[in-house]
Amino acid sequence: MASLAPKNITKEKIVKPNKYYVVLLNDDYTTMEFVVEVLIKFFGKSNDAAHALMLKIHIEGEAVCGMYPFDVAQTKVSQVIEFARKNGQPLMCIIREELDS
Ligand code: TYC
Repeated sequence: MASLAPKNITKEKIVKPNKYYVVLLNDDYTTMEFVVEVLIKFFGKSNDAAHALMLKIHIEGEAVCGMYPFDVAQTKVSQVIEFARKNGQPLMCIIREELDS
């Protein structure tokens, strides 16, 4: 029996690059100076951008600091948390999956 499937149709699979947000959370104890240092050291922000982003987190409770493939995002989170604990700061950093687009 002849197949009903259309012939000569190239199957194209659109693979979305998986991107994950790295989000810093506000708390009452981590110093503002330390958060600015983290944003410069791990997220490549300028001093001014880091200061503005730190204030956004302080006021709004959280902010996206970068967007990366999953393994890079995981490494950033581990590095930030390890650096914070070594410096006696309770700063928290999480991964969030990109849901839009
Ligand atoms: N809320 C902190 C304070 O007043 C500052 C802070 C900002 C802490 C951003 C965490 O991700 C953070 N010292």
